[in-house]
Amino acid sequence: MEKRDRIADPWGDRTPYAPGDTWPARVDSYLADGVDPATVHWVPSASVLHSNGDALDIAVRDNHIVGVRGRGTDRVNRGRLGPKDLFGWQANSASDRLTRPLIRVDGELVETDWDTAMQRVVQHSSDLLAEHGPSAIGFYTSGQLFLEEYYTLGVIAHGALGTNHLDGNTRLCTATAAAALKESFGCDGQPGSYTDIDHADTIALFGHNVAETQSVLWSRILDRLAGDDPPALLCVDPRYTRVAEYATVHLAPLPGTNLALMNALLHEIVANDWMDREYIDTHTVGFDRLRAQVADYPPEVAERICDIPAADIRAAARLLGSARRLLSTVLQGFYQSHQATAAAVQVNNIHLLRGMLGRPGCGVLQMNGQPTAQNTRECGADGDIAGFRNWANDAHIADLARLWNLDPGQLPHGGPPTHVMKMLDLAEEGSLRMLWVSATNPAVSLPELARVRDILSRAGLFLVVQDIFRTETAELADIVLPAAGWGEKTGTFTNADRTVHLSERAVDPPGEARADLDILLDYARRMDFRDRAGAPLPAWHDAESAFDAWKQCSAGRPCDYTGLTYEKLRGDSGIQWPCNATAPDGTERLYADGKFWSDPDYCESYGKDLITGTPLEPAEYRALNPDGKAIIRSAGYLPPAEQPGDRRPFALITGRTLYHFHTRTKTGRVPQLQAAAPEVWVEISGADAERVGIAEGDQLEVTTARGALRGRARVSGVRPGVLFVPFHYGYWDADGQGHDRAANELTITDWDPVSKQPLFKTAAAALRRVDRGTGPATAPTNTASAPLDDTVPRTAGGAAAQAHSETLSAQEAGG
Ligand SMILES: Nc1nc2c(c(=O)[nH]1)N[C@H]1C(S)=C(S)[C@@H](COP(=O)(O)OP(=O)(O)OC[C@H]3O[C@@H](n4cnc5c(=O)[nH]c(N)nc54)[C@H](O)[C@@H]3O)O[C@H]1N2
Ligand SMILES: Nc1nc2c(c(=O)[nH]1)N[C@H]1C(S)=C(S)[C@@H](COP(=O)(O)OP(=O)(O)OC[C@H]3O[C@@H](n4cnc5c(=O)[nH]c(N)nc54)[C@H](O)[C@@H]3O)O[C@H]1N2
Ligand SMILES: [Mo]
Repeated sequence: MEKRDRIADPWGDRTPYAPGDTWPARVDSYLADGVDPATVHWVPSASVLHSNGDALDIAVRDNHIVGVRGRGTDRVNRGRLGPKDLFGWQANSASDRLTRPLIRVDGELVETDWDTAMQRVVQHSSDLLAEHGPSAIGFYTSGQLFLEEYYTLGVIAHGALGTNHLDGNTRLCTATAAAALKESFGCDGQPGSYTDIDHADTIALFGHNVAETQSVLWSRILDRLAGDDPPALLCVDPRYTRVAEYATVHLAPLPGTNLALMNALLHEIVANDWMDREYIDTHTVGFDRLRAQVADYPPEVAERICDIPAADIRAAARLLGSARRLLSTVLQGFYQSHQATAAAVQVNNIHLLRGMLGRPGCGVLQMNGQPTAQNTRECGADGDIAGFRNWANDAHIADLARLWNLDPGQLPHGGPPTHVMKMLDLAEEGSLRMLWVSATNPAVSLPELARVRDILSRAGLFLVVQDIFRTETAELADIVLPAAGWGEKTGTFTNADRTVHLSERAVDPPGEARADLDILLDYARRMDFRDRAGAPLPAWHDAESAFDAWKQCSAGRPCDYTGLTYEKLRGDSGIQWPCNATAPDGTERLYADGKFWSDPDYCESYGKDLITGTPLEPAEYRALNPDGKAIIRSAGYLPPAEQPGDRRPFALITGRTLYHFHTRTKTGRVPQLQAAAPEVWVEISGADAERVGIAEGDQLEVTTARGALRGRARVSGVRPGVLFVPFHYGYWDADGQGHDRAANELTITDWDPVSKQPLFKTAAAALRRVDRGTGPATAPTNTASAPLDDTVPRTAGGAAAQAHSETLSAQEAGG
């Protein structure tokens, strides 16, 4: 067993492998100081602080979580864990967990009992239903609960109550992933598999800092890079990430110009005939329009728009065009940027033009971010309809009504489910009068926070917040419900490559905290929701019975779970959906047979205009794609609405660092992780720093049309003209002090017309030095925020961050 400081060395030791080989197993583990492994028992789960879905087991002693260990036999991580997996579980036992419901009395939140709190919620719901109907009530949930919880919430909102106002924070996260998949393939569902990394000869990462955001997936790529016959790497990111450092070609476009770049890459692929004509003819519609569209984008045009040399664009296109096994991944650098869906769809188009789908090494991963974002989408808790059904298809709605035994008229489907930015508008206007927020912290994570705070604290909005901590959002609530967290409740979750894991309750929740599922079911019982036959709706009573109900809902749909059971998921590894009688062991890759879920009668969506977002009419779709092929959709570049200019000369982007998760409610309470990145910072390029006279560690003020924040300068490898601010730092801090430093004070109320995902990565900002620094910024040094000044002390975790690693033989790992 090796020991490593996994803060200093987040990816651990290399276990190189060659194309087509099985990724060697390496089991990482971390136990609290002084815990003897012989005294613990292990409870199966998976990682909850990103979408990779690393299988891990929870070490339990005396009803306390005391550590974690990766599972060597699992297909996703082969035992590896990242720093957030290794250390993040400690947040469960933070001393300031919510343990009792809170209720607002005379302006203050005070403790109360469950009966009083729930009675208040039920009274309010009933009054609103009677006076204003279901559209007065909205729900805003998460990508971090369990499948069973989302399905229950979906049935309550869309079915029992009949409101169309149900969305998830997946709107901020993977709405564009879902939209891009629907546009190209007629339906959500990740075509590729993580095992494509084992086979690919070229890996292209589009706006995806995988090294920090799926660190185990990056370990897999690093192991390929260290082995025989390594793949070529393309990185498209304005920052000098670790991915950029290893890239064969790194393109650093100006933020907001992705579509121009993609069109130029496609221009080259078409012009050089790096295409599979037979695949295009047999399996797709729309190629001629794309060819005409990209004809306007020779690399010189993109050079002017994106500010990257045409020669580099040509080099990147050649990598893509000469690949024989191409794996592409896409994430927030596209999804949260200008023309998000239009740009993400062009990545699908590269694969369609090249006929590279459904074969080992040939995959697209329109990535997810959160651990259960896939489930939010499948279960229809986010602006989708359960089972990837089509809200605009009456037969699909009738099918759901049959399943739930409700009158079809009860299910809202006069238009697409309301997205959260729209719900904010409705609350601002006053027609949305109750909002129930679960497992998300919008007072830090939504754009333009001054506006968000204003809306959430309006007297006319009854705000229910269900969380495990007293967050910035909870502070604005009328009722706060204390939830059980990961490790304290049972449920399933599905990662970005469709792998389903079971997470079992390992310990009791603190105090009176209750599983989200139990809270929702309690609400349904108190509201006395019933189906047409008078039976309770939902009819289930615990996680496993909810899972069984979901299986029926998924039957015959793309996300088919009918072949899965809790018992089966207790095996060595997670299993990929669809899993049913024809694919009892799950399905590694979709579309291997060139058949898509895009038949007009079956598809999840008829698609939208990529520029305006206007939904296509059913008849338009049927005319475009009568035989259910893949759809090649194209669009021209438009400049972003907000661009750098004289007053605000910088392009501002926001995002993540390796050591923190989102609004830090968990990672901010974990000593190893908090110490690695304790404070907000502002990244600026060496050239800009010199030009405007800023040095490492200077105190800066960044201002946009929305607001301002202060943070220390980190002079880094980010491209000139761009500032980067991590979005993790809200008002709350472990030091008990309040701070004005959230990136979303700066971001704009604007969204992609197709996916409605907010633009967290396109804004114009001004910069001013407030003070000379007295030392370097405390930003991490071994990530994209690496300083240009190499005298800055290196990020390290010391004795507290020593974790174990053990390399297993193929036999031990069942490989
Ligand atoms: N450590 C850590 N890991 C996480 C999370 C976390 O909070 N912390 N969160 C999880 C979640 S929910 C998500 S959604 C994922 C997100 O994972 P990522 O998408 O990898 O993370 P981000 O930092 O948001 O953005 C990725 C990159 O986009 C680049 N970018 C910004 N603007 C543009 C642009 O206009 N064009 C291009 N091409 N690139 C641009 C940024 O420079 C940044 O490096 O991470 C997941 N994993
Ligand atoms: N500027 C900027 N803003 C962004 C982004 C960006 O890149 N830049 N990224 C966006 C993206 S991709 C995302 S995913 C969002 C994330 O934004 P949020 O969803 O707001 O982030 P989290 O901090 O993960 O919030 C989850 C909340 O759920 C609570 N929680 C955890 N487990 C449970 C549970 O089991 N039950 C309950 N009831 N509560 C629980 C946590 O304490 C926390 O308060 O932020 C978005 N906002
Ligand atoms: Mo996300």
